[in-house]
Amino acid sequence: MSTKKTNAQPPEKFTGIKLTEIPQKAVGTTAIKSALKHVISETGIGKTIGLLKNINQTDGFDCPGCAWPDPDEKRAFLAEYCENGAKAIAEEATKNKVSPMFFATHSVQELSEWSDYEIGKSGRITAPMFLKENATHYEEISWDNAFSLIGKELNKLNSPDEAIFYTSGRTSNEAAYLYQLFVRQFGTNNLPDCSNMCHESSGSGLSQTLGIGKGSVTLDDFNHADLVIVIGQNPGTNHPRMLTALGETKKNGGKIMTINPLPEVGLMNYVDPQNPIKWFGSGQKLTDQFLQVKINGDVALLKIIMKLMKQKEEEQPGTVFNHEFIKNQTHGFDELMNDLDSYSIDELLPQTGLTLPEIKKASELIINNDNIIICWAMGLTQHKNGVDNIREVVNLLLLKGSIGKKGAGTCPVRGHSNVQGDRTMGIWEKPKLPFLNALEKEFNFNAPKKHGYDVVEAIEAMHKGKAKVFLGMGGNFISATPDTEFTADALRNCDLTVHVSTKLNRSHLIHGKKALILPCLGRSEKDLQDNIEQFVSVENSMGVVHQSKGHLKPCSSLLLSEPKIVAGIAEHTLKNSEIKWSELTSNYDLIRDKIEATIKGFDNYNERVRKKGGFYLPNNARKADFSPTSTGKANFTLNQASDIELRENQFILMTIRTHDQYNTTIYGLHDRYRGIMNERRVVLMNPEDMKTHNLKKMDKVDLISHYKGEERIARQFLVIPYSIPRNCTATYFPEANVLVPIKSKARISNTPASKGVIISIKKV
Ligand SMILES: Nc1nc2c(c(=O)[nH]1)N[C@H]1C(S)=C(S)[C@@H](COP(=O)(O)OP(=O)(O)OC[C@H]3O[C@@H](n4cnc5c(=O)[nH]c(N)nc54)[C@H](O)[C@@H]3O)O[C@H]1N2
Ligand SMILES: Nc1nc2c(c(=O)[nH]1)N[C@H]1C(S)=C(S)[C@@H](COP(=O)(O)OP(=O)(O)OC[C@H]3O[C@@H](n4cnc5c(=O)[nH]c(N)nc54)[C@H](O)[C@@H]3O)O[C@H]1N2
Ligand SMILES: [Mo]
Repeated sequence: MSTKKTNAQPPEKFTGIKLTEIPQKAVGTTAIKSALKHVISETGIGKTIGLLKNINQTDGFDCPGCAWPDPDEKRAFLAEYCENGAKAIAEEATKNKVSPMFFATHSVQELSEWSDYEIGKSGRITAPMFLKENATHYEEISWDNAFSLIGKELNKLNSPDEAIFYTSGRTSNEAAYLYQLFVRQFGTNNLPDCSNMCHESSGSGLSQTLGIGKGSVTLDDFNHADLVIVIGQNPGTNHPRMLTALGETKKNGGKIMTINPLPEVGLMNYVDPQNPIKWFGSGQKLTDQFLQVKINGDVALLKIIMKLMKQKEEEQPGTVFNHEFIKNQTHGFDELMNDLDSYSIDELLPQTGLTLPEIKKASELIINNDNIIICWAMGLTQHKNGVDNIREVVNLLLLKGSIGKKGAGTCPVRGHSNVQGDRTMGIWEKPKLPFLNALEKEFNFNAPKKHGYDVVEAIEAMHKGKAKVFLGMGGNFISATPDTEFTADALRNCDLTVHVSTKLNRSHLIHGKKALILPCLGRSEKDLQDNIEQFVSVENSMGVVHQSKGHLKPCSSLLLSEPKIVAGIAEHTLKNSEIKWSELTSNYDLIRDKIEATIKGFDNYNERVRKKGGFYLPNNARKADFSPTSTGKANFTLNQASDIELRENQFILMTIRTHDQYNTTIYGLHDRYRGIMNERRVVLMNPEDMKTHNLKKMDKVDLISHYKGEERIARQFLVIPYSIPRNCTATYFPEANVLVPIKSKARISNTPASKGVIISIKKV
């Protein structure tokens, strides 16, 4: 039971809400204005154009905003960015600095009382900083002393498994590869990453069914799709450039179906960001059919759709299912058909919150179209049955034979710009043996085979005192993870917490007995090693590996690149490493040679990564080759619908992003596309539910989550009536993370169920 409140949570202060009309369209002139205003105010007018013109150009840097791919060929000046990409860049290129003087002026306690918005706005960290045991303020420390301290603490541990090495998804391929290599030479697979809280359910579900944990489509497939289904995703805010691809689908005669508890503006109507003439127009209708599903009603909905398909197939054999594909390429079809018979539509329907005619219309759209792409993000993965959600999506595609051909397939839309690449580089707590064997052979050491901790297990281990050193390569662990107060206790238990970061965040303030902040170069900054400009490489959501090269002068001469920081730690920690860490990190081509030698798909890495647009990694599902699965075929699976049972006065809560944040980095206080301005402490409710619970617009409430008799509380939220299904509510991450119980997570993938929290609402 955790009803306490410490500074691990953002302050419970209101900021002055204003409600506006919900805009009719996404992107367009308001978005451009908002982006420019943000970039100019953060970086100054001089830097703005230089910055924007280099985003996502083949010789520029990869936008740190999201992992949506860039066109392989044509890229327009100023076009391959979006409002939120521009904001992400502005955050990094900000002129504000967090210097040693800043830390001397503000104590850790004082900073922890600031809001996340204020913490983020304070700027870029300019020097390595150390918080001594029982000290009140961080003090500057030399790099050498910082590395020695880490080495000393790591070598003091009883076992390498007492250290945790977290990664967020911005880390480049080169840095990630070296990092996992160092961690494995140190002797552990404790490499949890943000993916554990993100698309882990996609990886688990896709590997089992299709033999690859990544999506199968390319950007070009959107030009050839008959139907694109966007389920559990809000691209207007989180992947705005995806709207262009959806626009292309429409232009070519395809249809869009949206399945979401909220009518997200970007999906309903949009303006092509790459066509300035249209910015002033009223926008284009994007979604052809919108299914306003209840939170976690997706498996029930997909089951009804498949039952209706089966019915039609029985009435008119050969008109619905792709029998040839099913026979030659799949396994488990009969079991799926029998399983579908065991459910009745009547029992499934209430979970969806939809009417049968609506679902019939959706099933017709699916029946009548053969090239189908399904896109999804956190609305599917962050549920107790997150893996079931993904596998049910695969079932639907397999019945239609809609995978491994043009205009069709799976599209899990990744979050962080290199989260997919980090996995490819071996950032994983459950590495496969062939990969470990390749490392052992290349670097002559014994790699640990025992699986390490994922995010949830890492928190539990630190909480129990089984892990004592935490190192974060990027990210903001305390704010991104579930069960904020539990996780805070876990971090406070550590002997040492270390963060490699660009900007100040709450994880620097909720710390172990000792703490270090190691400031690194950002994506947009020039990386000089031995006086030669280096570039790094990243992999986008569709498996294209390409280079990223910053052009700006680093915000401080004391910053090191992430590869250099890994090298420094490794040299001060490992006693018997045969690797020449300094040499490897003085010329990143040498790191890429090692990647080529140990990871499949990177032949001629240094040559191919220099080609405009980079290269595609191999993808078996794209070629309709499912041989890597356990049966050698694509697997149909039997999946569980939601088991959430609400008692009287209970609601399901999903914790989502506003239009003005990048995960835990709060750019601003507006959620423009939802008409909620200048306030984050809101809870969106169905107006009928408000009536029956005697709540009025702007009432102040506390949110209490319920899990197996335990209660957790987040105080001070304002009730906002919104178009959302009955018994469903929404609020923002990270304010509500305190409500997500550490034990409430997806089966198999262990992803925290941040979209399926059971709450009650108490008026205060
Ligand atoms: N500007 C910006 N861009 C970002 C990010 C950011 O914070 N800001 N974050 C990045 C990262 S790491 C990620 S993972 C992605 C996240 O991208 P999204 O997954 O789009 O982000 P969320 O805000 O979590 O939105 C989830 C969507 O799923 C819907 N949803 C919730 N529960 C359910 C459900 O049970 N069923 C269905 N069908 N829908 C549901 C919500 O209404 C919402 O529209 O974006 C990446 N890009
Ligand atoms: N309740 C709830 N919780 C969630 C989610 C949710 O939807 N609901 N979403 C989950 C998801 S999808 C994700 S991916 C995680 C995100 O979890 P994280 O990846 O841990 O969090 P971020 O907020 O993306 O990390 C931001 C910090 O990264 C640092 N940073 C930025 N750029 C760089 C860089 O180039 N190098 C380095 N070293 N550091 C850098 C900055 O210091 C910044 O403060 O949160 C998860 N948590
Ligand atoms: Mo994510």
